[in-house]
Amino acid sequence: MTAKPRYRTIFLSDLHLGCPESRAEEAAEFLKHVECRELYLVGDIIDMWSLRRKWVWPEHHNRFVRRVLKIARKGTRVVFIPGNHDEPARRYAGLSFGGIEIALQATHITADGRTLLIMHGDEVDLVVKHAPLLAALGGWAYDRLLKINRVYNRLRRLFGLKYWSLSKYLKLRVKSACKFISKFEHAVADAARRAGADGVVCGHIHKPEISTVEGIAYYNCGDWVEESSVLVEHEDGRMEILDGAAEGARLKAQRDAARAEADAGEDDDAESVIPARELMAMAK
Ligand SMILES: [Mn+2]
Repeated sequence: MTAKPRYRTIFLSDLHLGCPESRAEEAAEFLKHVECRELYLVGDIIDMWSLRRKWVWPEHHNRFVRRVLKIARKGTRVVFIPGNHDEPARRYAGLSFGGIEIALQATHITADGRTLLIMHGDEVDLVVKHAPLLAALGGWAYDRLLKINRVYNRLRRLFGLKYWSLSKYLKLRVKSACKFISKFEHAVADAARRAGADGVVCGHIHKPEISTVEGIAYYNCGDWVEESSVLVEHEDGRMEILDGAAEGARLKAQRDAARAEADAGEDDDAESVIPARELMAMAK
């Protein structure tokens, strides 16, 4: 049987379990066919805002949860960085459940020795919205705004405000959306620089991306609603974004084919038993 592809690290964000649009089934399938040393769940894994409006929890959403628990049980380090949609989980930062560590942010060292700050990205929402004002006010306002931001998102959630969707926004106002993405990228890259990191891994805006922003490596995991993107670190530290759904389907087909071949191989052995017996009879 073919061995599972092994990655050093897998980063995945914005699955939005609890939303009917979540591609949880495909995400679970992908994780089933790969192995990794560390798995980072980079926020908005469970959409508590959506669950609060309407309880949607199909069986395949459980399948994803069970898969992650199994991965943790088998020895992979699993770290969950809650996002704004699973913000209530932030209260449990520092604890671990079923082998899954919960943290507000994390630091990951790549195989080639780079330090990456891992954050969901909603932390910079207000910074993004008020970038020109901040530039004028400086570092003091920045730190203040990060704190206000947490309260702001909590209020939005409490009042059941619909979460702002980048993809919908893109369809309406392309130019503003591009400007927004660029501001977001700069804001999280800035957060990484302040933390003394060489790069940042985030999610939040549902736009998978690998780039460099003012000398800081920028990695966005994308999402599993509109897309099915997953960020992986290879054994040599090289980072890549995969189409997780396509990759999962490909690996499943490969495994099924290998199994079918193994079964056929057994049949061949069964047939060969007969001539062997005849040979033995002849030898007597
Ligand atoms: Mn988010």
